[in-house]
Amino acid sequence: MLLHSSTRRKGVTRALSIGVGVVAIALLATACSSGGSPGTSSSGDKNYKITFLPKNLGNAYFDTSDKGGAAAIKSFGGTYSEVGPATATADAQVSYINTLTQQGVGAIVLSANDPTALGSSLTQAKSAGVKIVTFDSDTDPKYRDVFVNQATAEGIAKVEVDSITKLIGDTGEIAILSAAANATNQNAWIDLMKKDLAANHPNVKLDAVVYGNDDDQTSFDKTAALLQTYPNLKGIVSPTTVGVAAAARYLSTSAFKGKVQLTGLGTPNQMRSYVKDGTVTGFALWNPEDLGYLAAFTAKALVDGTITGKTGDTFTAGKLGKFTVGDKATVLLGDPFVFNKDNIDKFNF
Ligand code: RAM
Repeated sequence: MLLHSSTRRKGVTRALSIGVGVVAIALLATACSSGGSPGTSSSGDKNYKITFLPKNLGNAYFDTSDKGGAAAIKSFGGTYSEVGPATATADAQVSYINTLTQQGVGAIVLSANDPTALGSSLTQAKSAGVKIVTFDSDTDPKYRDVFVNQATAEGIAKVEVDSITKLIGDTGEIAILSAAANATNQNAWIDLMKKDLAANHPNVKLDAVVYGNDDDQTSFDKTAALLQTYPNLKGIVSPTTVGVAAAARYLSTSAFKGKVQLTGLGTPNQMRSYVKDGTVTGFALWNPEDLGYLAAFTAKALVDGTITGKTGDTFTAGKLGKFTVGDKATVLLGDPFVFNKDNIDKFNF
């Protein structure tokens, strides 16, 4: 779907796909920490007022992705801002979209809490000339110009299923602790995980999918409830950075530590202590900072008219190199990466 043409990104993508090699770690660590800028350019008459609207504020994942967006926007002389709700709901995002449209921003970079509920506010924004980039969690494609995807849904689902089934010896009961019930990204991953489980893991039973709403306390409480409701539970998969950290915190001080396996999508900084104390063996993610950086450059390319969302459109995203718009107006960052005790200290996000 996406074709990277920069040598460095090719190296990162290829290395990540083979796992945890030293080269991969070095490259990813460099990409994570690089503050390098491709040089500034004047915005001229282009509307480079670009606002990030994450699912929620106070989520370390979006703090990191939006930091990448801010760096990118600074590098091309635009104006970065971030707004967002305290809770990860679509309703709360609508009012921000309406306000940003009234303010005449050039682009909104959005992680959507629902695939359709933002539709009418996004349609109004687009009619007013605002470019809409979804990143991390998409809307229905008709409501946005381009989606910047962190990794393919298939790749993310596979790494999750492979990890949990390996951890429980491919037999027994598992549950999923997700984010918000309508989150486009988690729901796409969970659908594919269910298919993979049904087709390839006949002895693994998915007891339940529960929703912590990307809220720490709710996720913590849902973890406790899962363990109580399903006494034979052998594993939990939490494909949300908020959920997996809250579940790990619960397990780490409970009698289930080391007995009930946990994996999911997490940030190294939030998961480090749980990997070190043996609560968690491994988890996956991509580089959120690069995701935000790429999303910001995608917004710029739309504002510039370099891309419109047509398949085959190409643009350059600063230090990340050249990207090509793929099917359904999607730009792909790369592959998920697995973190474990051997590599986690190389990362700081
Ligand atoms: C949470 C959010 C985000 C997701 C990550 C993995 O921070 O739900 O959308 O991509 O987890």
